[in-house]
Amino acid sequence: MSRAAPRAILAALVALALTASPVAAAPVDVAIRSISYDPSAVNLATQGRVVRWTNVTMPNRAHDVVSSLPAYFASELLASGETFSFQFRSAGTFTYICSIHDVMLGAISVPVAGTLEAVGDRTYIRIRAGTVLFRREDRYRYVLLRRGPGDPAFRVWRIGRGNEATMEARLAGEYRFKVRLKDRIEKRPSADSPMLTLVYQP
Ligand SMILES: [Cu+2]
Repeated sequence: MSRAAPRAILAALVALALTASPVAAAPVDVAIRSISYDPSAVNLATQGRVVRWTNVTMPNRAHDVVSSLPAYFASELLASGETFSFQFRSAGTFTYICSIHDVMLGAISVPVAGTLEAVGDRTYIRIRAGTVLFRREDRYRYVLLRRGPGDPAFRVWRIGRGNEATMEARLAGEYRFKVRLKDRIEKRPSADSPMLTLVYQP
């Protein structure tokens, strides 16, 4: 069974990343300057991190933080010294603007989490699109995209409230995954998360 060892180690490493506690992590800070977000693009290391925006303009100039995905997050107008925080529980790339200054653009990227797990002779890929299961009345749905070995392009795998999905890996090679959120009311999606690549070598 020596062939199974690298697979088991990889699965263990990914499992470790999956279970890393997001609760204990400090907020990721974004400064609101005149007239930009700094940094304008943030790649969060895990799902569940909190981003905290602080208006640091001097002299005082009001700004806000408004999600491009409808109603996902939006601050009040922030004066200098004021902050706004949001916890990013779902994978995707979430762009936002300042509603007063349309040159102010930012983006927060949240990764897909995944593991390869050997169960007897089979290997399963378990993907986590977010830390929350959406309720029926919630306006967002997970859209999971995947591209397996030999697939010419990404295709939609699942659309729904469920934040986890499992498939069996049968072909050797790279399995790629991306997630976006879809607003089912205005029918608009977020941008795609960064791509997760898992390598299956039987
Ligand atoms: Cu502004």
